[in-house]
Amino acid sequence: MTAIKKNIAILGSTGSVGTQTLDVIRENGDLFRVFLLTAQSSADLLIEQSLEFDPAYAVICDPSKYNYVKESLAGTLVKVLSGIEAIIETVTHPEIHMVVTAMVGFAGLEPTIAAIKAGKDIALANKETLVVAGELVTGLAQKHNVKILPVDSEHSAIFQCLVGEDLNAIEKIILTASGGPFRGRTPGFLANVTREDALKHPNWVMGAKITIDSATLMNKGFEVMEAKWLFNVDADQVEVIIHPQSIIHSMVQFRDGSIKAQMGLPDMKLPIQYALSHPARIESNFKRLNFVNYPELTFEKPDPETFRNLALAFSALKTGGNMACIVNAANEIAVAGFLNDELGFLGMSEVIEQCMQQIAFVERPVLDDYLNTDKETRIFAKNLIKKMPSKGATVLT
Ligand code: MN3
Repeated sequence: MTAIKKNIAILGSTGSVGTQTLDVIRENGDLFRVFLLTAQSSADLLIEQSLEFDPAYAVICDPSKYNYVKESLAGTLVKVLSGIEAIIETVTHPEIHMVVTAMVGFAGLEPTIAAIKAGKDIALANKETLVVAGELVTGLAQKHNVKILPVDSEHSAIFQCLVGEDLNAIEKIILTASGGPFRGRTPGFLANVTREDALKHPNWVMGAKITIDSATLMNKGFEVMEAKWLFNVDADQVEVIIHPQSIIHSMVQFRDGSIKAQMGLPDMKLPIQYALSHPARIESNFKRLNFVNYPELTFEKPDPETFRNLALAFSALKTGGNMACIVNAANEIAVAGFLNDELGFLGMSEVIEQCMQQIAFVERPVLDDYLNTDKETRIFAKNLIKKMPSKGATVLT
């Protein structure tokens, strides 16, 4: 190990991945130093984290919380800033080695692009960045010779399976999915599920947005897109398979027919730690998998007719252009609407499909097109939701 600590910036430090990243850093203080922490609006947790980890900068996005955070950290050396512009600027600081992008949703795109342009390696937890603008982001990473290390457990698994392999030798990627809380259910059942039902994920503890995305399988659709961009494969080279035990985190099948899998108990800290320490593996005290406790590992086909978001994601990926950006924006608004009881579970797919049909298609988008598409789709989706019944919405009038 080198004597120089890796300086880490964590965008979205108060969320699920952010706090687990800090857990990993706390255990490996000899290797990593926290340089920048950012939060959307969780001021108290950001203050607590800043007092513990003593970063050079703490950015609170919500300007109404700025004075409170600043006053609370007045006796420290932490520089407190506010707003998305401050994040975009501080993320390029010359002392930062790696940026963990753990912000939720589309908001992660601009800071990630800024970090890549400044030559920072990216530990990518914000999958929306690749979903929305995969071509742009991976192109920039190549140009600036920046590594994108996946934090998403499936993509970390694939990445680990590919160590020492040639990307050209990939026949297909087998992306595993837990199936979420509604595995095996019918559309009739889904029409009446509540927010509380959808927030109960069987295997992973995550933020609210990604938990709903897991229940609708939108998350898996996004992960197919993420895999396409990270590993340079076509949509039809990615197979989604339901594996309820979440022990195999994903697999790669090579052109000789051999399949490699990466396994372990579901714990996000492992992929986070691997992204931070890559190419080294460092010791951990994470719980070990004992196969005897899992005598049955089972596999099923997903049902894209019940979980329409998965089919919509594949369709968007085949269409290309700004279509995935439309899906992402529509989904963010739909999920927020569902969490606010403004529409039913099936209504989320309805909103996404309507947006895919109605929002202007751009075949070769640049950054401004993505920003415009995102904005336009959100407005359209919000208006759509106002016209929808709050429960069991399947038909729009
Ligand atoms: Mn995942």
